[in-house]
Amino acid sequence: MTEIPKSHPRYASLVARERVAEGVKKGYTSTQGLIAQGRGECFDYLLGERTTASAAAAIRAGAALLLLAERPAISVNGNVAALVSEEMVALARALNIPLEVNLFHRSEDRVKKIADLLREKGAEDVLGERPDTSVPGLDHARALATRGGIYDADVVLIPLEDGDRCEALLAMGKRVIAIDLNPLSRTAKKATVSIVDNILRAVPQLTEEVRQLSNKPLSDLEKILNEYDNQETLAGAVQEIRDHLDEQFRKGSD
Ligand code: PTJ
Repeated sequence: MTEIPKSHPRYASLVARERVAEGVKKGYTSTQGLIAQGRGECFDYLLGERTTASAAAAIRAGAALLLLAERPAISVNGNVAALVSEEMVALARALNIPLEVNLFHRSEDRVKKIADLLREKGAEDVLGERPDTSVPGLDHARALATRGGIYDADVVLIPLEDGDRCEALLAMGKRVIAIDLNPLSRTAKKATVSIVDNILRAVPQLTEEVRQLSNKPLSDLEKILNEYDNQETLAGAVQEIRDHLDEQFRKGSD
C-alpha cells in the first residue's frame, strides 16, 4: 500500500482508495469495486465528507430498527470487506448476530477470502460460503442466501449495493437498511432506512448508537422509528449537498 501522510488534505479519501485497491490485489474486492468506490468518493465530496444531520438521524433510526428486529442480518460484499471489515465485526458483535457474505460478482474464491478476512478480524460466525436457498425474483448471484441468515431475517443491513436486491428483500416482507452515499440511488429510494454517508464513518457510528440504545426501553426505540421518514431524510441529504456546493462555490474550492 502507498503510505499516505496524515497531513495530506485528502487523507481519509486516499486511505479508502488504497484499501479498495489492496482488496482487489488480495482478491476479495472485485475490479468493478474500484469504480463503485470512485462513484462513492464523488458523492462524498459533494456532501462535504462529513456525517450530515440527516445521515445522523438515519443512523439512529437504523440502530433502533436493528435492535427492534427479531432476526437482524448484515450483508458483506467485497467493498465493505476492504473498507470496514473490523468495524463490521464490531457491529455484528454488538448485535450478537453473524455476518453474511453476499456478492454480486460472485466467485467461490472471493467468498472464501472475505469470510477468512472477517474471521481473521474476530468474527465468530460467518455465513454465505454454503448458501442453501435464494431470494425470489433475482436472476443473478446476489440472490443466493442462507437459511438462518439473510433469508430468514426480518431486517437486513445492505451496504453499498445496487437496487435489485433491496427491492427483492422488501418484496419478501423484510425491512432494509441501506448505506449508500448516493441519495438518488434506487437502493436509497426504496430502503426503509437509508444512511447517506460514507461507510467508513457510518458503521462505527451505527455500532455506537446500537450500544447506546440497547439500554433503552422498546417504546423509545419504536418512537425513534415512528418519527423517522426516509423520504424526508433523502430530501435532507439532497439539500445538504446543495448547501455545501453553494458554500464551497462562494468560498472558492480546492
Ligand atoms: O463485491 P461485489 O461483487 O458484491 O460487488 C460490490 C459492488 C460495490 C461493486 C456492487 O455492489 C456494485 O456494483 O454496486 P454499485 O451499483 O456500484 O452501487 C454501490 C453504491 O455504493 C453506489 O451508489 C455508490 O455511490 C455507493 N458507495 C460507494 N462507495 C461507498 C458508497 N457508499 C458509502 N460508502 C462508500 N465508501
